[in-house]
Amino acid sequence: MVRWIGWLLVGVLSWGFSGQAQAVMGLPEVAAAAAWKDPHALVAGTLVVVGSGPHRWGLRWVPAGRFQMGSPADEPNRDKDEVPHEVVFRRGFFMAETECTQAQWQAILTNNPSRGKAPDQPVNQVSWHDANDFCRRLTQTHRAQGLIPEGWEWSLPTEAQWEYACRAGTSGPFAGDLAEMAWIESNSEGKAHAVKTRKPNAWGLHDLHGNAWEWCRDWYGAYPTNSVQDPTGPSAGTFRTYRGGSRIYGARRARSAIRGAMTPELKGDYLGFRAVLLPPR
Ligand SMILES: [Ca+2]
Repeated sequence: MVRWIGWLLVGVLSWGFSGQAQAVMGLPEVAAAAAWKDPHALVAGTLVVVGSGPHRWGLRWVPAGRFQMGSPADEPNRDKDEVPHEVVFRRGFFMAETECTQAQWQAILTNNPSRGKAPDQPVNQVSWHDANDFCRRLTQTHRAQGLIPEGWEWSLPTEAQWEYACRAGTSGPFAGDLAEMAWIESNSEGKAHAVKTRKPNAWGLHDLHGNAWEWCRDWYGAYPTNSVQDPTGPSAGTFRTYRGGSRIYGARRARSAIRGAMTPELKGDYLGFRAVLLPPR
């Protein structure tokens, strides 16, 4: 499970890329105030925008529901730890439509730890602890600015939340045409790319496959084999999880079900995160 540590320690610089954001057709947008009042009435993929400029966060609603987590035994190139099991979400949540960008990070914490400075690219060189601290600070800042109500909270997604949102109703290895959706080894030229420059999934979420790997909240551990509700992973462990592949690896490691795990202190040029905004319980 530590087989991917090596690449994280290798530096790759990227300069000068600028892409065009691709619009998401057919998904509604609602005002934040309306969304906070009755989020669970929103349809999947509804866009809510919080803040503006470097403080802008585009969020997509991920509704309550159920899905098959992990991969079926006949999925090509699967790993054994992707044990299929049903996951039930009793409550929906918002997920940021992009990886956390360097601009979003810098707007909250003022520094930018990334290798390869570019405001519209994923922040990198952040440990699991750094990513959690960022989410905590983002919650404090947005509450103080009146951008989110009391009780709402930014967080790293659980592995289950991440995979459910990534799949957006799909059950195959990828949530669509990978070549159109992802910056991976075959098309990235080894460079980091601006977020939101590949096609999104059915719920309007970009770059879950590829570009930067994304920290998740859970400790790494074996999946259950039975149906579970709102899973949060093991109660303790050694490694934290991360998901989605990156620009320097191929399609196999960008699959919806593939799992990564490493010590929470490690940082890498290809590893960032994506935040979720959780409604009050
Ligand atoms: Ca990603």
